Amino acid sequence: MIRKVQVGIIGAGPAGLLLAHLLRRQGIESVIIESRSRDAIEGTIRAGVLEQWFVDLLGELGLADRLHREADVHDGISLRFNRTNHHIDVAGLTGGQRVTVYAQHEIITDLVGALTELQHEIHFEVSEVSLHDLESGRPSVKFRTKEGQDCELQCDFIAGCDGFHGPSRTSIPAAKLRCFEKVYPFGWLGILCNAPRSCSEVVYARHDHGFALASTRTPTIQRLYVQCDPHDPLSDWSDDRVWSELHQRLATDDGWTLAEGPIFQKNIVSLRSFVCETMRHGRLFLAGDAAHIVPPTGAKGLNLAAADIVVLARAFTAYYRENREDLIDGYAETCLQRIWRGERFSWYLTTMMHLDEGESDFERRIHLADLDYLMSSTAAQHALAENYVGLPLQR
Ligand code: RFL
Ligand code: PHB
Repeated sequence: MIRKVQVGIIGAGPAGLLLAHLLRRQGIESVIIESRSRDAIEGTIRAGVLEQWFVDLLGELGLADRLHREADVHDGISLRFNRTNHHIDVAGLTGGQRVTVYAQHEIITDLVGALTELQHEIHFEVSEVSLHDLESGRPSVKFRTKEGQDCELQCDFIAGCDGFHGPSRTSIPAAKLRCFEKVYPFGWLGILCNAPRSCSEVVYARHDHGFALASTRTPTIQRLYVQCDPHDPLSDWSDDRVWSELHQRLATDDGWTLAEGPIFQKNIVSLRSFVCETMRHGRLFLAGDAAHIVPPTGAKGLNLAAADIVVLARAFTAYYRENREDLIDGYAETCLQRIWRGERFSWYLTTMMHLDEGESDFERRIHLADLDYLMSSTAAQHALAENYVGLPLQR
């Protein structure tokens, strides 16, 4: 089957789904193809923290009703080290911007639900995805449907929103790719557990055993992480060991306690920073994790993905409405400025808060000096808060 469409979107992650919504609002037609099932994308546990502008955008699109009912909204974050909790008053430092904690899979559920209601064309569980004629005026995506039918989407443009491991970036000739990467020698072991909240805001802790993070999902479900070796088998991390490390790394001398509860999900992720500056190849545009990865410490990945999409949707709109190509031509440059700022912030917070066995004593002292400066300087806290809630995005 051959189908003509203005924009072919590969990937129903936050980037692809948001793009479909923004294009619909402008009357631009799109089709999404996704390799996983709807249940799988709605059940994958990932990010939690949303920047203020993104929450506002979802509200404007009429997609934030459940978010406003269920999300946790915090005025600040906590940094812990030397058994002391330091509150960073994010709202106070940024003129009232807040930290919204709402799980990524809930956003996916909301965005997919709304598209389904609008009878938007989404093909789940596709396979054999390949991209063709990217440098021509009629690029196409071939794929096989769940039912085994071979299809071809003939597009004006292809949006590669298929994450770090998807086929879009690898369809660009290697000689044209300009990529930058740093792989960290540590990972995060994340758990979800049934327990009451122990913290009223997200807590980032630096400890001699390594980093720990306490976040929340609902009043009865908590999300916690400990730094681990990314190659550790999960079986090395019994529930007892996870709790023991969390207690030690998050401990303070002010009487605070960590509530425990049954762990119902456990996984290990590795940490990397990655930027593919080649975000456009002919009529293929990369967005989100397909083009860049940050370690989760700064909570920037999903937000950077959404920011790319705002720029891309604006560029496609200018093309269809005003026959302008300047925004399309400027897509990568516009996005990369924000991306590199997000990369810098995520790297800074990651290296400052984690224990890196391979680091020199000098570097370790520098990170401690960074933390000390942050605790004692309103200017430094201001910079952290401004980055955390998200740098201004022209919409
Ligand atoms: P996604 O979410 O990876 O979606 C890509 C989609 O493409 C599909 N796909 C294909 N579809 C069709 N054909 C193919 N051949 C395909 N190959 C792949 C995939 O199945 C998938 O559905 O990319 P997107 O949309 O760019 O979104 C990026 C975000 O998911 C990611 O940056 C965040 O999760 C990162 N992140 C965080 N970001 C934040 O902004 N705030 C946070 O608090 C935050 N915490 C986190 C995080 C990531 C984490 N992990 C898993 C490293 C916490 C963690 C633990
Ligand atoms: C989360 O709630 O999963 C979370 C919070 C803050 C981060 C990363 C993840 O920096």
